[in-house]
Amino acid sequence: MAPRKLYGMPLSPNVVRVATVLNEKGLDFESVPVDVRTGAHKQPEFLALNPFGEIPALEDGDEALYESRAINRYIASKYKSDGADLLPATASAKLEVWLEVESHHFYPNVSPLVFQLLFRPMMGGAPDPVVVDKHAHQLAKVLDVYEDHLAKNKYLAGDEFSLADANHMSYLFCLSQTTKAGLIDERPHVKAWWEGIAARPAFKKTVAAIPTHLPPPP
Ligand code: GSH
Repeated sequence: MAPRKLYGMPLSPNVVRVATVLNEKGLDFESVPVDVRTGAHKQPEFLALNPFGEIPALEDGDEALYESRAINRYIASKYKSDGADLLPATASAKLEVWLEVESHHFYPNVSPLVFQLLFRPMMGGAPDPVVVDKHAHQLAKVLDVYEDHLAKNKYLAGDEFSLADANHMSYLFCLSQTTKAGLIDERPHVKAWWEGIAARPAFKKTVAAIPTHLPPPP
């Protein structure tokens, strides 16, 4: 079988979201660099993998997939018995809810915040304070809901670690590297949850592969 290939920039949180799940499953993969700064993601070769021209894309045998959350659901389901079971039967209803919460409440606020605070400075720019304040304020309200939920549940979908937790980890990691890390640290249950999932051996392996700086454009 052809080697499994994860296409994208190893620093991109949407790419790291997929690497997180591949590592939780103990699945080997090759990282294939696609640098958005050079427009490589809009070239025919990459558009054949993802016609929307966004990273990541995954090749797994004969399957070519895009959309990081769909890729993760595919991996969690196809390789259910490998590594951690990310779709535990006990978690089903809450799991679906918290996968949606990640997509529709967490991501729309954490993504611009991380872009402004982490990636803009890496590219030589300054964060826009208006964007930062707006999304920090909104993310605080979202994380207040997480705080209440995590006071009653060890993980997002209940007693077991699941895909719902895994899909949050790349952006939580990025947020923890910014001046807004207090959004996590000031909420005791969110902090304990994050520290617990960040300490998972598979995630340590994922983090070890994230570059600390953008390489110079090729
Ligand atoms: N919904 C997509 C997913 O989860 O895979 C979002 C992917 C995405 O936004 N990728 C960014 C990208 O390719 C990098 S993190 N940006 C370049 C562009 O859109 O031109």
